Amino acid sequence: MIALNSEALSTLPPSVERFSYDRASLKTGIVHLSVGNFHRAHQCWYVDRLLAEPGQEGWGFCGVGLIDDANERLKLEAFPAQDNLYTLTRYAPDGTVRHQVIGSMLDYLFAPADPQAVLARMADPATRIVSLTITEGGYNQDHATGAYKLATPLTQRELANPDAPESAFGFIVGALRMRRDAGIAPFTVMSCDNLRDNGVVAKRCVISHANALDPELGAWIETHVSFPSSMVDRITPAVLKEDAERVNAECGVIDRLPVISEEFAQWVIEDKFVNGRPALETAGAQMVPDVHPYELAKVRMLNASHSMLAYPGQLSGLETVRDAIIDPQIGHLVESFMTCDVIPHLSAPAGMPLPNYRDLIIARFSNPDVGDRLARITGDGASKLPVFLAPSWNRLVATGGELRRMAFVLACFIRYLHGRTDQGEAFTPFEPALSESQHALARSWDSVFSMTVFESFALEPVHISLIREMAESMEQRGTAAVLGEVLAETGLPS
Ligand code: CS2
Repeated sequence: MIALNSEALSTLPPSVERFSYDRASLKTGIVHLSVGNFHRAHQCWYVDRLLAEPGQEGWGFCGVGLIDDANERLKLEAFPAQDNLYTLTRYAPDGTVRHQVIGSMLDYLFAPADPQAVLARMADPATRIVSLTITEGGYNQDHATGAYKLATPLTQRELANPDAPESAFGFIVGALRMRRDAGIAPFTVMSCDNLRDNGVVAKRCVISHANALDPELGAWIETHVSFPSSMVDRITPAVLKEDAERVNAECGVIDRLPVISEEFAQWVIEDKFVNGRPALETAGAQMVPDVHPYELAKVRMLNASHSMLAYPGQLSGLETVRDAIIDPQIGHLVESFMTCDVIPHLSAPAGMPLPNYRDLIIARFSNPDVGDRLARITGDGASKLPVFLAPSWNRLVATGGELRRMAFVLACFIRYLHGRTDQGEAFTPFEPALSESQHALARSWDSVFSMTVFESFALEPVHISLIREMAESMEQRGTAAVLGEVLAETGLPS
Protein backbone atom coordinates (compact mmCIF):
# COMPACT_ATOMS: atom_id res chain seq x y z
CA MET A 1 0.00 0.00 0.00
CA ILE A 2 1.17 3.51 -0.71
CA ALA A 3 1.25 6.40 1.71
CA LEU A 4 -1.57 8.94 1.56
CA ASN A 5 -0.75 12.29 -0.03
CA SER A 6 -2.00 14.40 -2.94
CA GLU A 7 -0.35 12.13 -5.51
CA ALA A 8 -1.89 9.00 -4.04
CA LEU A 9 -5.41 10.34 -4.55
CA SER A 10 -5.72 9.08 -8.10
CA THR A 11 -4.73 5.56 -7.07
CA LEU A 12 -7.41 5.07 -4.41
CA PRO A 13 -10.12 2.48 -5.04
CA PRO A 14 -13.41 3.94 -6.35
CA SER A 15 -15.12 3.05 -3.07
CA VAL A 16 -13.16 5.85 -1.38
CA GLU A 17 -14.92 9.14 -1.98
CA ARG A 18 -12.76 12.16 -2.89
CA PHE A 19 -13.43 15.89 -2.96
CA SER A 20 -14.28 17.39 -6.34
CA TYR A 21 -12.81 20.87 -5.77
CA ASP A 22 -9.42 22.03 -7.01
CA ARG A 23 -7.49 22.04 -3.75
CA ALA A 24 -4.70 24.23 -5.12
CA SER A 25 -7.10 27.10 -5.65
CA LEU A 26 -8.39 27.10 -2.05
CA LYS A 27 -7.42 29.63 0.63
CA THR A 28 -7.41 29.50 4.40
CA GLY A 29 -10.18 31.56 5.99
CA ILE A 30 -10.57 29.72 9.30
CA VAL A 31 -7.85 29.02 11.84
CA HIS A 32 -8.86 26.14 14.07
CA LEU A 33 -7.28 25.74 17.49
CA SER A 34 -6.69 22.12 18.56
CA VAL A 35 -7.04 19.60 15.77
CA GLY A 36 -8.52 16.59 17.55
CA ASN A 37 -10.31 13.67 15.93
CA PHE A 38 -13.68 15.25 16.64
CA HIS A 39 -12.76 18.41 14.75
CA ARG A 40 -11.52 16.35 11.81
CA ALA A 41 -14.67 14.17 11.74
CA HIS A 42 -17.06 17.06 12.20
CA GLN A 43 -16.14 20.61 11.19
CA CYS A 44 -13.57 19.50 8.59
CA TRP A 45 -16.15 17.15 7.06
CA TYR A 46 -18.76 19.93 6.79
CA VAL A 47 -16.23 22.33 5.32
CA ASP A 48 -15.05 19.65 2.89
CA ARG A 49 -18.61 19.58 1.53
CA LEU A 50 -18.81 23.36 1.62
CA LEU A 51 -15.67 23.85 -0.46
CA ALA A 52 -17.29 22.08 -3.38
CA GLU A 53 -19.86 24.90 -3.57
CA PRO A 54 -19.21 27.87 -5.86
CA GLY A 55 -17.78 30.95 -4.15
CA GLN A 56 -16.66 29.14 -1.00
CA GLU A 57 -13.00 28.56 -1.86
CA GLY A 58 -11.74 31.08 0.72
CA TRP A 59 -12.88 29.03 3.72
CA GLY A 60 -10.29 26.28 4.10
CA PHE A 61 -8.95 25.42 7.54
CA CYS A 62 -5.52 26.01 9.02
CA GLY A 63 -5.27 23.63 11.99
CA VAL A 64 -3.20 24.57 15.03
CA GLY A 65 -1.84 22.11 17.59
CA LEU A 66 -1.52 23.73 21.02
CA ILE A 67 -0.22 20.99 23.27
CA ASP A 68 3.23 19.45 23.10
CA ASP A 69 2.57 15.74 23.59
CA ALA A 70 3.28 12.52 21.69
CA ASN A 71 -0.04 12.68 19.90
CA GLU A 72 0.57 16.18 18.60
CA ARG A 73 4.16 15.31 17.63
CA LEU A 74 2.74 12.52 15.45
CA LYS A 75 0.49 15.07 13.74
CA LEU A 76 3.42 17.40 13.28
CA GLU A 77 5.19 14.63 11.41
CA ALA A 78 2.29 13.04 9.58
CA PHE A 79 0.19 15.99 8.41
CA PRO A 80 2.85 17.67 6.24
CA ALA A 81 3.92 14.28 4.82
CA GLN A 82 0.28 13.61 3.89
CA ASP A 83 -0.34 17.13 2.49
CA ASN A 84 -2.75 17.48 5.44
CA LEU A 85 -5.04 14.84 3.92
CA TYR A 86 -6.65 12.04 5.91
CA THR A 87 -9.42 9.50 5.56
CA LEU A 88 -12.69 9.58 7.46
CA THR A 89 -14.67 6.32 7.77
CA ARG A 90 -18.32 6.64 8.83
CA TYR A 91 -20.43 3.80 10.17
CA ALA A 92 -24.22 3.96 9.82
CA PRO A 93 -26.45 1.96 12.19
CA ASP A 94 -27.65 -0.17 9.24
CA GLY A 95 -24.11 -1.43 8.61
CA THR A 96 -23.25 0.90 5.72
CA VAL A 97 -19.59 1.96 5.76
CA ARG A 98 -18.39 5.06 3.92
CA HIS A 99 -14.78 6.02 3.31
CA GLN A 100 -13.76 9.50 2.26
CA VAL A 101 -10.64 11.60 1.91
CA ILE A 102 -11.01 14.98 3.60
CA GLY A 103 -9.14 17.88 2.02
CA SER A 104 -10.41 20.92 3.93
CA MET A 105 -7.44 21.25 6.26
CA LEU A 106 -5.00 23.12 4.06
CA ASP A 107 -2.31 23.80 6.59
CA TYR A 108 -1.18 22.71 10.05
CA LEU A 109 0.89 24.72 12.53
CA PHE A 110 2.39 23.45 15.77
CA ALA A 111 2.13 26.32 18.22
CA PRO A 112 4.73 25.21 20.81
CA ALA A 113 7.45 25.22 18.13
CA ASP A 114 6.53 28.54 16.58
CA PRO A 115 3.93 30.67 18.36
CA GLN A 116 4.81 33.66 16.15
CA ALA A 117 3.76 31.80 13.02
CA VAL A 118 0.40 31.03 14.61
CA LEU A 119 -0.12 34.64 15.69
CA ALA A 120 0.83 35.85 12.20
CA ARG A 121 -1.68 33.47 10.58
CA MET A 122 -4.42 34.51 12.99
CA ALA A 123 -3.65 38.18 12.40
CA ASP A 124 -3.66 37.76 8.61
CA PRO A 125 -6.64 39.62 7.07
CA ALA A 126 -7.55 36.41 5.16
CA THR A 127 -8.37 34.75 8.50
CA ARG A 128 -11.95 35.68 9.20
CA ILE A 129 -12.94 33.06 11.77
CA VAL A 130 -11.04 31.39 14.60
CA SER A 131 -12.77 28.22 15.76
CA LEU A 132 -11.91 25.99 18.68
CA THR A 133 -12.33 22.49 20.08
CA ILE A 134 -10.25 22.70 23.22
CA THR A 135 -12.55 20.44 25.34
CA GLU A 136 -14.63 21.39 28.35
CA GLY A 137 -11.53 21.58 30.53
CA GLY A 138 -9.74 23.96 28.16
CA TYR A 139 -11.84 26.96 29.18
CA ASN A 140 -9.90 27.45 32.41
CA GLN A 141 -13.08 28.16 34.37
CA ASP A 142 -13.70 28.14 38.08
CA HIS A 143 -16.31 25.38 38.56
CA ALA A 144 -18.21 27.25 41.25
CA THR A 145 -18.42 30.71 39.67
CA GLY A 146 -17.71 30.13 35.97
CA ALA A 147 -15.04 32.85 36.13
CA TYR A 148 -11.93 32.59 33.95
CA LYS A 149 -9.04 31.70 36.24
CA LEU A 150 -6.42 34.44 35.89
CA ALA A 151 -4.26 33.03 38.66
CA THR A 152 -3.31 29.72 37.02
CA PRO A 153 0.43 29.46 36.29
CA LEU A 154 -0.20 29.14 32.54
CA THR A 155 -2.37 32.28 32.36
CA GLN A 156 0.08 34.17 34.56
CA ARG A 157 2.92 33.19 32.23
CA GLU A 158 0.96 34.39 29.22
CA LEU A 159 -0.03 37.70 30.83
CA ALA A 160 3.59 38.35 31.74
CA ASN A 161 4.74 37.50 28.24
CA PRO A 162 1.87 38.23 25.80
CA ASP A 163 4.03 37.77 22.70
CA ALA A 164 4.54 34.08 23.48
CA PRO A 165 1.05 32.70 24.09
CA GLU A 166 0.44 29.04 24.88
CA SER A 167 -3.32 28.68 25.36
CA ALA A 168 -6.20 29.25 22.97
CA PHE A 169 -7.13 32.43 24.82
CA GLY A 170 -3.59 33.73 24.86
CA PHE A 171 -3.45 33.29 21.07
CA ILE A 172 -6.89 34.78 20.41
CA VAL A 173 -6.20 37.87 22.52
CA GLY A 174 -2.70 38.27 21.08
CA ALA A 175 -3.94 38.05 17.50
CA LEU A 176 -6.87 40.39 18.11
CA ARG A 177 -4.45 42.90 19.61
CA MET A 178 -2.28 42.70 16.48
CA ARG A 179 -5.32 43.20 14.27
CA ARG A 180 -6.57 46.18 16.26
CA ASP A 181 -3.12 47.80 16.24
CA ALA A 182 -2.79 47.27 12.48
CA GLY A 183 -6.33 48.45 11.70
CA ILE A 184 -7.38 45.00 10.44
CA ALA A 185 -10.99 43.94 11.00
CA PRO A 186 -11.29 41.32 13.75
CA PHE A 187 -12.26 37.69 13.27
CA THR A 188 -15.25 35.86 14.69
CA VAL A 189 -14.46 33.46 17.54
CA MET A 190 -16.49 30.27 17.20
CA SER A 191 -16.39 27.71 20.01
CA CYS A 192 -17.25 24.15 18.95
CA ASP A 193 -17.06 22.57 22.41
CA ASN A 194 -19.76 20.84 24.41
CA LEU A 195 -20.44 23.63 26.83
CA ARG A 196 -23.67 25.33 27.62
CA ASP A 197 -23.63 28.73 25.88
CA ASN A 198 -20.21 27.97 24.47
CA GLY A 199 -20.09 31.35 22.71
CA VAL A 200 -20.86 33.21 25.93
CA VAL A 201 -18.24 31.17 27.80
CA ALA A 202 -15.62 31.73 25.08
CA LYS A 203 -16.39 35.45 25.16
CA ARG A 204 -15.98 35.58 28.94
CA CYS A 205 -12.59 33.86 28.69
CA VAL A 206 -11.32 36.10 25.89
CA ILE A 207 -12.53 39.34 27.50
CA SER A 208 -11.18 38.39 30.95
CA HIS A 209 -7.80 37.53 29.46
CA ALA A 210 -7.76 40.75 27.41
CA ASN A 211 -8.87 42.96 30.31
CA ALA A 212 -6.09 41.58 32.47
CA LEU A 213 -3.65 42.61 29.76
CA ASP A 214 -5.12 45.87 28.57
CA PRO A 215 -8.65 47.03 29.47
CA GLU A 216 -8.89 49.09 26.27
CA LEU A 217 -8.28 45.96 24.24
CA GLY A 218 -10.99 44.22 26.27
CA ALA A 219 -13.42 47.04 25.44
CA TRP A 220 -12.47 46.92 21.72
CA ILE A 221 -13.08 43.16 21.62
CA GLU A 222 -16.38 43.56 23.44
CA THR A 223 -17.55 46.01 20.75
CA HIS A 224 -16.09 44.46 17.62
CA VAL A 225 -15.82 40.69 18.00
CA SER A 226 -18.68 38.21 17.92
CA PHE A 227 -18.78 34.84 19.63
CA PRO A 228 -21.51 32.72 18.05
CA SER A 229 -22.62 29.72 20.08
CA SER A 230 -22.85 26.39 18.35
CA MET A 231 -24.06 22.87 18.99
CA VAL A 232 -21.82 20.20 17.53
CA ASP A 233 -22.58 16.51 17.40
CA ARG A 234 -20.97 13.43 15.89
CA ILE A 235 -19.70 10.47 17.90
CA THR A 236 -16.01 10.12 17.13
CA PRO A 237 -14.26 7.26 18.91
CA ALA A 238 -10.57 7.05 19.60
CA VAL A 239 -8.80 5.21 16.75
CA LEU A 240 -6.96 2.15 18.01
CA LYS A 241 -4.14 0.52 16.09
CA GLU A 242 -6.45 -2.22 14.85
CA ASP A 243 -9.02 0.35 13.69
CA ALA A 244 -6.35 2.20 11.75
CA GLU A 245 -5.12 -1.02 10.15
CA ARG A 246 -8.65 -2.02 9.17
CA VAL A 247 -9.64 1.27 7.57
CA ASN A 248 -6.29 1.62 5.85
CA ALA A 249 -6.71 -1.84 4.34
CA GLU A 250 -10.21 -0.91 3.20
CA CYS A 251 -9.05 2.42 1.74
CA GLY A 252 -5.98 0.88 0.13
CA VAL A 253 -3.67 3.54 1.51
CA ILE A 254 -1.43 4.17 4.52
CA ASP A 255 -2.88 7.02 6.51
CA ARG A 256 -1.04 7.58 9.78
CA LEU A 257 -3.95 9.54 11.21
CA PRO A 258 -7.24 8.11 9.97
CA VAL A 259 -10.47 9.15 11.71
CA ILE A 260 -13.61 7.09 12.26
CA SER A 261 -17.07 8.25 13.29
CA GLU A 262 -20.74 7.48 13.21
CA GLU A 263 -22.77 8.56 10.17
CA PHE A 264 -24.96 10.98 12.13
CA ALA A 265 -23.83 14.61 12.29
CA GLN A 266 -25.43 17.82 13.46
CA TRP A 267 -24.08 21.36 13.59
CA VAL A 268 -26.31 24.20 14.73
CA ILE A 269 -24.71 27.63 14.63
CA GLU A 270 -25.82 31.00 15.89
CA ASP A 271 -25.80 33.29 12.87
CA LYS A 272 -23.62 36.07 14.29
CA PHE A 273 -20.37 36.61 12.36
CA VAL A 274 -18.47 39.92 12.27
CA ASN A 275 -16.24 39.30 9.26
CA GLY A 276 -18.27 37.23 6.82
CA ARG A 277 -19.04 33.54 7.04
CA PRO A 278 -19.06 30.43 4.88
CA ALA A 279 -22.42 29.30 3.52
CA LEU A 280 -22.37 26.33 5.86
CA GLU A 281 -26.09 25.78 5.38
CA THR A 282 -25.23 24.49 1.89
CA ALA A 283 -23.21 21.76 3.61
CA GLY A 284 -26.00 20.73 5.98
CA ALA A 285 -25.36 22.94 9.02
CA GLN A 286 -28.31 24.76 10.60
CA MET A 287 -27.84 28.53 10.93
CA VAL A 288 -30.25 29.77 13.60
CA PRO A 289 -30.85 32.89 15.70
CA ASP A 290 -30.72 30.97 19.00
CA VAL A 291 -28.73 27.79 19.63
CA HIS A 292 -29.62 27.58 23.28
CA PRO A 293 -32.36 24.91 23.15
CA TYR A 294 -30.23 22.71 20.85
CA GLU A 295 -27.22 22.94 23.13
CA LEU A 296 -29.22 22.18 26.23
CA ALA A 297 -30.83 19.13 24.65
CA LYS A 298 -27.53 17.80 23.32
CA VAL A 299 -25.41 18.29 26.42
CA ARG A 300 -28.05 17.27 28.95
CA MET A 301 -29.35 14.31 26.97
CA LEU A 302 -26.58 12.90 24.77
CA ASN A 303 -23.42 13.86 26.67
CA ALA A 304 -25.04 13.32 30.07
CA SER A 305 -26.34 9.89 29.00
CA HIS A 306 -22.87 8.98 27.84
CA SER A 307 -21.59 9.70 31.35
CA MET A 308 -24.60 7.95 32.92
CA LEU A 309 -23.74 4.72 31.14
CA ALA A 310 -19.95 4.93 31.04
CA TYR A 311 -19.13 4.95 34.77
CA PRO A 312 -21.32 1.96 35.71
CA GLY A 313 -20.29 0.26 32.46
CA GLN A 314 -16.56 0.57 33.06
CA LEU A 315 -16.90 -0.52 36.69
CA SER A 316 -18.88 -3.56 35.55
CA GLY A 317 -15.99 -4.54 33.28
CA LEU A 318 -17.69 -3.58 29.99
CA GLU A 319 -15.68 -2.07 27.19
CA THR A 320 -17.77 -0.12 24.72
CA VAL A 321 -20.73 2.24 24.73
CA ARG A 322 -22.70 -0.37 22.83
CA ASP A 323 -21.90 -3.05 25.44
CA ALA A 324 -23.26 -0.71 28.10
CA ILE A 325 -26.43 0.47 26.34
CA ILE A 326 -27.49 -3.08 25.48
CA ASP A 327 -26.98 -4.17 29.08
CA PRO A 328 -30.64 -4.28 30.24
CA GLN A 329 -30.02 -2.52 33.55
CA ILE A 330 -27.74 0.21 32.22
CA GLY A 331 -30.03 0.66 29.22
CA HIS A 332 -32.99 1.21 31.59
CA LEU A 333 -30.96 3.61 33.70
CA VAL A 334 -30.14 5.76 30.68
CA GLU A 335 -33.64 5.69 29.28
CA SER A 336 -35.30 6.55 32.58
CA PHE A 337 -32.70 9.23 33.24
CA MET A 338 -33.59 10.99 29.98
CA THR A 339 -37.34 10.39 30.32
CA CYS A 340 -37.81 11.29 33.97
CA ASP A 341 -34.85 13.42 35.04
CA VAL A 342 -34.11 15.54 31.99
CA ILE A 343 -36.90 15.79 29.39
CA PRO A 344 -39.50 17.27 31.78
CA HIS A 345 -37.12 20.17 32.48
CA LEU A 346 -36.17 21.02 28.88
CA SER A 347 -37.98 22.76 26.05
CA ALA A 348 -37.70 21.00 22.72
CA PRO A 349 -35.73 22.76 19.97
CA ALA A 350 -37.63 23.39 16.73
CA GLY A 351 -38.00 20.14 14.81
CA MET A 352 -36.50 17.99 17.58
CA PRO A 353 -39.23 16.41 19.73
CA LEU A 354 -37.34 15.22 22.81
CA PRO A 355 -38.74 11.67 23.07
CA ASN A 356 -37.67 11.11 19.43
CA TYR A 357 -34.29 12.63 20.19
CA ARG A 358 -33.93 10.26 23.16
CA ASP A 359 -34.73 7.25 20.96
CA LEU A 360 -32.24 8.46 18.35
CA ILE A 361 -29.54 8.77 21.00
CA ILE A 362 -30.18 5.22 22.20
CA ALA A 363 -30.05 3.94 18.61
CA ARG A 364 -26.77 5.82 18.01
CA PHE A 365 -25.22 4.41 21.18
CA SER A 366 -26.28 0.92 20.02
CA ASN A 367 -24.43 1.19 16.69
CA PRO A 368 -22.44 -2.07 16.48
CA ASP A 369 -19.62 -0.72 14.30
CA VAL A 370 -18.54 2.52 15.92
CA GLY A 371 -16.68 0.78 18.76
CA ASP A 372 -16.63 3.83 21.04
CA ARG A 373 -14.75 2.86 24.23
CA LEU A 374 -16.15 3.66 27.64
CA ALA A 375 -12.70 4.85 28.69
CA ARG A 376 -13.02 7.75 26.20
CA ILE A 377 -16.30 8.79 27.80
CA THR A 378 -15.27 8.39 31.44
CA GLY A 379 -12.00 10.26 30.78
CA ASP A 380 -11.75 13.87 31.95
CA GLY A 381 -14.84 13.38 34.09
CA ALA A 382 -13.62 16.18 36.34
CA SER A 383 -14.21 18.63 33.48
CA LYS A 384 -17.25 16.92 31.96
CA LEU A 385 -19.46 16.23 34.99
CA PRO A 386 -19.92 19.88 35.98
CA VAL A 387 -21.07 20.59 32.40
CA PHE A 388 -23.00 17.44 31.53
CA LEU A 389 -24.59 16.43 34.85
CA ALA A 390 -24.56 19.28 37.39
CA PRO A 391 -27.34 21.40 35.82
CA SER A 392 -29.77 18.47 35.80
CA TRP A 393 -28.78 17.42 39.31
CA ASN A 394 -29.30 20.97 40.61
CA ARG A 395 -32.64 21.17 38.88
CA LEU A 396 -33.76 17.91 40.51
CA VAL A 397 -32.61 19.15 43.91
CA ALA A 398 -34.45 22.45 43.43
CA THR A 399 -37.68 20.77 42.32
CA GLY A 400 -37.59 17.90 44.82
CA GLY A 401 -37.12 15.37 42.01
CA GLU A 402 -35.88 11.77 42.12
CA LEU A 403 -32.14 11.88 42.78
CA ARG A 404 -31.24 8.22 43.02
CA ARG A 405 -30.35 7.61 39.38
CA MET A 406 -27.91 10.49 39.30
CA ALA A 407 -26.63 9.82 42.83
CA PHE A 408 -25.83 6.30 41.68
CA VAL A 409 -23.71 7.61 38.80
CA LEU A 410 -21.91 10.12 41.04
CA ALA A 411 -21.12 7.18 43.34
CA CYS A 412 -19.81 5.31 40.30
CA PHE A 413 -17.66 8.32 39.37
CA ILE A 414 -16.04 8.28 42.82
CA ARG A 415 -15.38 4.54 42.51
CA TYR A 416 -13.94 5.10 39.02
CA LEU A 417 -11.47 7.57 40.52
CA HIS A 418 -10.23 4.67 42.66
CA GLY A 419 -9.37 2.85 39.41
CA ARG A 420 -10.68 -0.68 40.04
CA THR A 421 -13.50 -2.63 38.35
CA ASP A 422 -15.91 -4.97 40.14
CA GLN A 423 -13.71 -7.81 38.94
CA GLY A 424 -10.76 -6.25 40.74
CA GLU A 425 -9.01 -5.17 37.57
CA ALA A 426 -6.97 -1.99 37.95
CA PHE A 427 -7.20 0.87 35.43
CA THR A 428 -5.80 4.38 35.44
CA PRO A 429 -8.50 7.03 35.20
CA PHE A 430 -7.52 9.61 32.57
CA GLU A 431 -8.04 12.85 34.47
CA PRO A 432 -5.78 15.55 33.03
CA ALA A 433 -7.58 18.32 34.92
CA LEU A 434 -7.02 16.76 38.35
CA SER A 435 -3.91 17.79 40.23
CA GLU A 436 -2.16 15.39 42.61
CA SER A 437 -3.82 17.08 45.56
CA GLN A 438 -7.26 16.71 43.94
CA HIS A 439 -6.54 13.01 43.36
CA ALA A 440 -5.55 12.70 47.00
CA LEU A 441 -8.90 14.17 48.10
CA ALA A 442 -10.66 11.38 46.21
CA ARG A 443 -9.05 8.74 48.40
CA SER A 444 -11.00 9.44 51.57
CA TRP A 445 -14.70 9.88 52.31
CA ASP A 446 -13.89 12.81 54.57
CA SER A 447 -12.44 14.82 51.72
CA VAL A 448 -13.83 13.51 48.44
CA PHE A 449 -16.75 15.93 48.28
CA SER A 450 -14.42 18.89 48.64
CA MET A 451 -12.95 18.12 45.21
CA THR A 452 -13.50 21.03 42.80
CA VAL A 453 -15.50 18.78 40.46
CA PHE A 454 -18.29 18.73 43.07
CA GLU A 455 -18.38 22.51 43.51
CA SER A 456 -20.98 22.92 40.81
CA PHE A 457 -23.30 20.30 42.35
CA ALA A 458 -25.79 21.34 45.05
CA LEU A 459 -24.87 18.71 47.63
CA GLU A 460 -26.63 18.68 51.02
CA PRO A 461 -25.47 16.28 53.77
CA VAL A 462 -28.38 14.00 52.88
CA HIS A 463 -27.17 13.72 49.28
CA ILE A 464 -23.62 13.06 50.39
CA SER A 465 -24.84 10.20 52.62
CA LEU A 466 -26.88 8.75 49.77
CA ILE A 467 -23.94 8.80 47.34
CA ARG A 468 -21.56 7.41 49.94
CA GLU A 469 -23.93 4.59 50.91
CA MET A 470 -24.33 3.63 47.28
CA ALA A 471 -20.59 3.63 46.65
CA GLU A 472 -19.88 1.58 49.78
CA SER A 473 -22.61 -0.83 48.90
CA MET A 474 -21.11 -1.22 45.41
CA GLU A 475 -17.74 -2.00 46.96
CA GLN A 476 -19.38 -4.87 48.81
CA ARG A 477 -21.86 -6.18 46.29
CA GLY A 478 -20.86 -4.88 42.89
CA THR A 479 -22.25 -2.24 40.54
CA ALA A 480 -25.03 -4.35 39.02
CA ALA A 481 -26.57 -5.32 42.38
CA VAL A 482 -26.84 -1.71 43.50
CA LEU A 483 -28.10 -0.56 40.10
CA GLY A 484 -30.77 -3.27 40.29
CA GLU A 485 -31.99 -1.77 43.58
CA VAL A 486 -31.93 1.78 42.21
CA LEU A 487 -34.06 0.69 39.25
CA ALA A 488 -36.47 -1.27 41.42
CA GLU A 489 -36.88 1.67 43.84
CA THR A 490 -37.30 4.32 41.17
CA GLY A 491 -39.47 2.36 38.73
CA LEU A 492 -38.73 1.64 35.11
CA PRO A 493 -39.69 4.11 32.39
CA SER A 494 -43.11 3.48 30.93
C1 CS2 B 1 -18.82 12.38 24.77
C2 CS2 B 1 -18.68 13.27 23.56
O1 CS2 B 1 -16.70 13.01 25.52
C3 CS2 B 1 -17.79 12.60 25.85
O2 CS2 B 1 -18.07 12.29 27.00
O3 CS2 B 1 -20.11 12.49 25.29
O4 CS2 B 1 -17.38 13.24 23.05
C4 CS2 B 1 -19.67 12.89 22.46
O5 CS2 B 1 -19.31 11.66 21.86
C5 CS2 B 1 -19.75 13.96 21.40
O6 CS2 B 1 -20.11 15.15 22.03
C6 CS2 B 1 -20.76 13.56 20.35
O7 CS2 B 1 -21.07 14.65 19.57
